[in-house]
Amino acid sequence: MTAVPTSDALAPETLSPDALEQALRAHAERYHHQHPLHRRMNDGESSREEIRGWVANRFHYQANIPRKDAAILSNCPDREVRRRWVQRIADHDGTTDGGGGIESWLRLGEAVGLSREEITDERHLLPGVRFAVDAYVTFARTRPWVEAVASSLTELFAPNLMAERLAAFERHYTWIDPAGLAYFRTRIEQAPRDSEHGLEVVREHCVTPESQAAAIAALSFKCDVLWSMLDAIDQACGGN
Ligand code: AHQ
Repeated sequence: MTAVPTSDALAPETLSPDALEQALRAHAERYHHQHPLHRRMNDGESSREEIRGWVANRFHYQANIPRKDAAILSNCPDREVRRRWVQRIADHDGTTDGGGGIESWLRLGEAVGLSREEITDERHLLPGVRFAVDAYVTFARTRPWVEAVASSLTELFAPNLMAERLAAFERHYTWIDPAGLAYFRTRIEQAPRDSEHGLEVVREHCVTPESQAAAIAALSFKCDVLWSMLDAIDQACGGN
């Protein structure tokens, strides 16, 4: 007589916080450090044109991060979470003229030979990058705030990539003024702080099978956002 599965047998299990974190960290395999464009860049094989195209297009992502974070703040009812999350906006927008990550990214642009004007007027922005970034901002505006927090956890994997990138730029791309790399140096410090907070939030709030599955899906979505940005830049600038 075969046992008839009870509804419990069919009900998905709730993962422990550690098992949930393990499932989230497994997305390292799909992180964009594996993308051919980043592999080529970190191996010192990117052309000047490709690096300029990457910097100009990544500006759209950087400039939209504060809007994405403001969307999370506007949806988040938890004062303690907001008090920590709001730092991300100052990190990118700065707190005075000439400060912040977006300003540093503009200086990176100048260091690779782009004018501030051609970066900010987005004349080089590719459709695939625009759509991926805008999908990320829309996700943060329209999905439950904890899912948007989970989507930011690609930053769990960012510090290693940033350190590798920084070393590659300093070693292989000596035509770029090292002062222009300040963004990556700062980010190597900020990313672990941010991902630690994001992970804390997801471990604390995702305590049902549904919310845990949604958090994992949110991180998978964000891996696709980052990957498709590079696909567009690789297709337009790769091998130039
Ligand atoms: O420079 C990056 C940055 O400010 C952020 C914010 C964070 C988020 O909220 O999604 N993600 C992120 C990332 C930045 N740089 C990327 C890179 O490869 O330089 C990595 C990216 C991320 O891992 O999501």
